[in-house]
Amino acid sequence: MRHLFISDLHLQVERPDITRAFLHCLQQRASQVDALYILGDFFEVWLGDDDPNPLAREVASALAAVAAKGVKIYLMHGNRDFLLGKRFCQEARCALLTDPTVITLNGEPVLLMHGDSLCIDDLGYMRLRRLLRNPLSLFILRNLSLNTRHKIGRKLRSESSEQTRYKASDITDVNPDKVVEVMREHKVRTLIHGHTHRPAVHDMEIDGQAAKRIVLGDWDKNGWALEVDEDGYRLERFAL
Ligand code: LP5
Repeated sequence: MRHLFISDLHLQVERPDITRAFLHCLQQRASQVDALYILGDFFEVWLGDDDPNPLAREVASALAAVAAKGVKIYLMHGNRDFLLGKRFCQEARCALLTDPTVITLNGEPVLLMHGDSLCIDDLGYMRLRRLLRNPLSLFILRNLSLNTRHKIGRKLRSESSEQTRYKASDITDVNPDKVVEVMREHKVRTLIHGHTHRPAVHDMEIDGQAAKRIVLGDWDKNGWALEVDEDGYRLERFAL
């Protein structure tokens, strides 16, 4: 079985190079694997499935074409696209994964997350996340007009960009104790996540056993993908 993992593409009309690279990756690589996992922040900002954004239509039909070849496609929410819903998933023929999800790779349980919920030292973000992701807020947000959602989205982006400039690097990274806690809780020795834009393979030890945390990279100057097959895990960087 071959599996491909990507995250943090931040697809947006302002970056046609990233969209082109993604469509190329779908045709050349994703079509060759059994399953494609997209672990959040697939889109730069997702205001709702009712947004008549032509980029979303183009991407959904490209995903659906790959799914039609028999590739299973799984999508997880990120902090930018947590309003992605059933309508998009039906159009793109993909399944929405909850965060966190445990899957089996080469006979071993592996934990998949977006990664933002591991950044517990970022207290400002944790407050914002609790506010935006509780079921009542989600209900209200989904029922606002598209225009109001645009305005709130813009405000959130500008506040966030302003505030992250002054946050220390370790504040915006995962908390190591939280990582161990979730890996113990889910009884896994491998965790794959994105969000932090710090691609790496971290070797760890949990309760005397070897473990690893694989961080997917964001697509900006380069693209990143993790391929997993019977030969193991390969985190790869490629030119856009
Ligand atoms: O995204 P990134 O990686 O740059 O930064 C994140 C954290 N920021 C966010 C916010 C997103 O960037 C913007 C949300 C996109 C819009 C989603 C669409 C839905 C909109 C609603 C439609 C109705 O996730 C950032 C982290 C960083 O990761 C690293 O982990 O630090 O968190 C922050 O910067 C949060 C600030 O600390 C607090 C911001 C308070 C904003 C208050 C705005 C008030 C408006 C409230 C309206 C409901």
